[in-house]
Amino acid sequence: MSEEDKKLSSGGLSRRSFLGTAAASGAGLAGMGLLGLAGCSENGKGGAGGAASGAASSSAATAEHKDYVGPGELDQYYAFSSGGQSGEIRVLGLPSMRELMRIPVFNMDSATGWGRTNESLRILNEHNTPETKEFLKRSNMPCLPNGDLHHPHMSFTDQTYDGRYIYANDKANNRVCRIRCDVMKTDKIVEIPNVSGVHGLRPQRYPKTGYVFANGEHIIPVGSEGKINDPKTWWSVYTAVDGETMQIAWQVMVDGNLDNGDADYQGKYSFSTCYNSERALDVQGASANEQDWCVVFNLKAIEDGIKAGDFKEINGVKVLDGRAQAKSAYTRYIPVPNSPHGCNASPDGKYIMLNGKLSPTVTVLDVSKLDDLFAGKIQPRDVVVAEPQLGLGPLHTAFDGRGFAYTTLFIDSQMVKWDIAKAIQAYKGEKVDPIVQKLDVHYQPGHNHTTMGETKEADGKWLVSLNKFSKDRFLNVGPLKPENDQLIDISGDEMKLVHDGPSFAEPHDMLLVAASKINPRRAWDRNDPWMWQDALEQAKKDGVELEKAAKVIREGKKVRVYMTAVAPVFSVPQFEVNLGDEVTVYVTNTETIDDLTHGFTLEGYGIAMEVAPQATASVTFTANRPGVHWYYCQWFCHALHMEMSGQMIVKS
Ligand code: RUQ
Ligand code: CUA
Repeated sequence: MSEEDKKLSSGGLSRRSFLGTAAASGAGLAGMGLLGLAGCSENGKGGAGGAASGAASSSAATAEHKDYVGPGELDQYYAFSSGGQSGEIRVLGLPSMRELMRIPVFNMDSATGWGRTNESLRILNEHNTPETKEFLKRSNMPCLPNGDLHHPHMSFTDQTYDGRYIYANDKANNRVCRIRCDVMKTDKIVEIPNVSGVHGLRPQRYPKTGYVFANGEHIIPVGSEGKINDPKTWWSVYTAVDGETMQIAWQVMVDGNLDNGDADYQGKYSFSTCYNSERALDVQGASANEQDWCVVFNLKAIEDGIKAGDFKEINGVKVLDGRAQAKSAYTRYIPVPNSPHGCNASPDGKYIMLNGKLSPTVTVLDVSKLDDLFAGKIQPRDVVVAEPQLGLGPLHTAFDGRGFAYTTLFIDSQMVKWDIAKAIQAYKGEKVDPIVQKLDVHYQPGHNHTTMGETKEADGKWLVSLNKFSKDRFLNVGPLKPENDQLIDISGDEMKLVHDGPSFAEPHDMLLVAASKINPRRAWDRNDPWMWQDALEQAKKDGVELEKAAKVIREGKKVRVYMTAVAPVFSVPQFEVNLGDEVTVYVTNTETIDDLTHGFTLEGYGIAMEVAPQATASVTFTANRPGVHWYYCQWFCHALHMEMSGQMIVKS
């Protein structure tokens, strides 16, 4: 161990006890309302709920290799994992945890040309706000090069996944994307105006999606009343996007910082945890209050408000006033301890779990009481039917469909399994302990997810714990370590850890969908040219048929090169342009064979694009580098793949 390593390993304390002690004693969360918990977390062991932790629950040795999927065998579930600050989505198979594919979304991608091809740039930029368009022009950038994708969720029909779309947020640039599951590509990206930090994202479950709810996390000046130098005039905003048209349906101005959200199973309400009820701009201030809120949104009241004209139009969006002080019909604020984070609806449709983060509790709301709350018949806290103490740092809760909930304990580095019915009894004063088991995870879990667990078809087979730290679980790869996605078998009475899965920056959330729900195509559909519609239009004007093309068209300083790709040849083996010409290359892959992807890489020009079977892809650039430039297929396709190439000659 080097000197630095020794320092980092914190004087002989294990990583587990170091993180627990540090967090509770002030290194991380001093002054954040957590000090009151220090007493129930000596050395970071033992949750506030009192169940034993540590040795009693470690189960790495009991792995039964239930996760083993042999060569050539298929997984039973798709896992769609957020790529966090890498801006992409990754597709894994479960239970093997094998990575199957990556879907570029808010990033630029060297392999596929996402962020470089005309098709991807149209999708990336089509629904930018005027401010972003102006910013990109001024900065001479083709698109925003990064994103922070936290929460992928699938579209629903009748309370379960329907396999059509996946939606996700970009916290870094306030965007919402949609991925088409038939081809596993992003087809829409919309930028949301009037917000800062689109974080929580959830689709409506019933009758279908419907709305996609997106939380604005940070307070900012909104509309003409928001003043740049007066934070008292800053607010956060909740957005509903129409999941079909991807237009913004409405927004509601709210108090505090919206964090995570969920929708009910009835199509009447949606929810968001809300921290920083203080509306402070710093850590100390934002965590001062013992209680913050769950904000409940009444969808019918909001739709009626819009019909009645009770909104302001700000940057082209109808914005309603749902702030606490406005006492509107649109929202209710339910006090919840303390800076709550995760927000999760139980698959029986009855409860909403709000994970306490700085409080050792999860607050359970009874959805059936919300009508009375909005009617003014009961008080906000009357909706709470349980608030079990589970341990330190509860962040997210998942479900098995058998009445148990599984909550991540960030500070305790544990997964706690608890009995929802018993938690409700205990809240009524009965002497029952809802905690069933605590399992050590490695380390610091954020999200967790069960198979089909956010649908009425929750099947209670697998649980994944998305851990933020992995120190000492894998070969050291230097100062930047992977995250650790751990697979836990929950099919029996006890949770069993069966797999450690290292992952790159940084899964926040994972969608676990039965394989039968999704049926992707084997090749693109030439009759559904949504991706290359612009190329098709241009080709029609040029009298070219994309599927048979081998043509160079010159129009002043514009050159359009149409070619097909069939292993191992491009139909245009060479073309000539003049220095300074604006060149567009269209490549159509006419292979009908499964898995025969080609590519087009143009040497020295920073250009590469993927062209999968039956797809057209195009790229536009200025030929401002004279000489002979080879282009080649970068997707290994044939014994003569190396020979699949041509030359662009740029005359000076
Ligand atoms: S958040 S670790 Cu971005 Cu979903 Cu909870
Ligand atoms: Cu075509 Cu390699």
